[in-house]
Amino acid sequence: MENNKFEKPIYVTRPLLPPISDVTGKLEEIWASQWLTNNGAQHQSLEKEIQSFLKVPNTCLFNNGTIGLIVAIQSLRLSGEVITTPFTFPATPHVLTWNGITPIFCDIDEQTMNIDAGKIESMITPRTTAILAVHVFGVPCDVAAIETVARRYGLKVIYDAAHAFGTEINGRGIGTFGDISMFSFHATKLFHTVEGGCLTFNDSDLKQRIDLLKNFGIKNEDEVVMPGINGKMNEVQAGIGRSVLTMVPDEMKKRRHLRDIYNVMLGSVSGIRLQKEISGVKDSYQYYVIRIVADEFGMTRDEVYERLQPFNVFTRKYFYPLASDYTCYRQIPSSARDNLPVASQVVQETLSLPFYGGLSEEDVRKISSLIIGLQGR
Ligand code: T4K
Repeated sequence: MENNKFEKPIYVTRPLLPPISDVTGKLEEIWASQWLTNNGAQHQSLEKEIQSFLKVPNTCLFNNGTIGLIVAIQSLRLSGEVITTPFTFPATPHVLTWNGITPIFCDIDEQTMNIDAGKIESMITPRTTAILAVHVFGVPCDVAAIETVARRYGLKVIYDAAHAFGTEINGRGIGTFGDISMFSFHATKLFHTVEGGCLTFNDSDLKQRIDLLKNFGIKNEDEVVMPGINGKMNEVQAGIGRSVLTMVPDEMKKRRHLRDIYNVMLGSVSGIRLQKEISGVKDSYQYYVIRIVADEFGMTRDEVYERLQPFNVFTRKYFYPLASDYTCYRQIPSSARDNLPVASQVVQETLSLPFYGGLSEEDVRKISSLIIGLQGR
């Protein structure tokens, strides 16, 4: 096994990089225009291109996904408490806190690892104004059940779709569910603009308000109509994004192939659970996540994570720790472990394996063999 060390570190992902000539071409266009930010030509084109790729009626680009979420919450005028998942990246609960809202943590579904829609109702109080659900690892939430409970109680629904670029349910873009969805365009995402993100929504009336909120609330040279923030994506980000977007379909194909290899290699290993494919769902191919059941595998997830590092394989324990365990959220009553039994178990078991088109078939076979070789050691 010791001879299997990779020459160079293998990370959980690598950014999709267009040929440098493509990027310099975009830079030349931007230089010639002398227009670097504030809704320039690249921004306008990318907004339309994203709209069409995601099959959504309205899109608004941002300098990063987190600011996008902060603005989404402002645009819907949310307050009080918002029900969310503890199994996510820190940005999800933090955007609530930045809006003066208390995150209320609801347990997750064992299969999808998304918020358990069946448990949301029991978390609703008179202060609840919305549900902030995450399509974690690009797997869609139970959008129908969430819509039902939201309608019954008059709650807004925001989806953190940071991982779900390209996810579809029966041909429908994931960004068309709920009131607003946020996609992250961070460098580590399938599609990226170095840093960046976007909001998508069905209600066209929201477009003007969101555009104002991301530009300081400036309506025109004479009027500032609300306390907005600076959430604008600049022309260099948008130009690079336009080049990256043309590569996404091919990258998805490569990832699909690599995922199939992982599935074949790891699918029947005792103690390793794969993510189940859901019928009618088109994947975003953002992450490849396995669960390691320590009792069956003979080793904990943490041990696997550590034992792979000497072989230059750097997996990630996304999304450990649970948000409900952060020191800033521990005191919230819903953070108690007995309220979150499934999340508390799942967070000990998930491991994101290296997954990006730049890996070869041989790399994926080698990583899989290394994991299998650890069993029982
Ligand atoms: N909601 C959810 C559910 C999210 O997952 C995220 C972001 C957000 C909201 C917020 O969206 P943004 O505001 O970020 O748009 C990374 C990303 O920074 C973060 O965007 C992402 N989620 C999260 C899941 O992953 P880290 O702390 O894991 O990043 P880092 O720097 O450790 O990178 C991971 C690996 O990627 C590295 O080991 C090597 C590789 N890498 C990374 C970078 C930045 C490269 O090869 N090149 C690079 O340039 O958070």
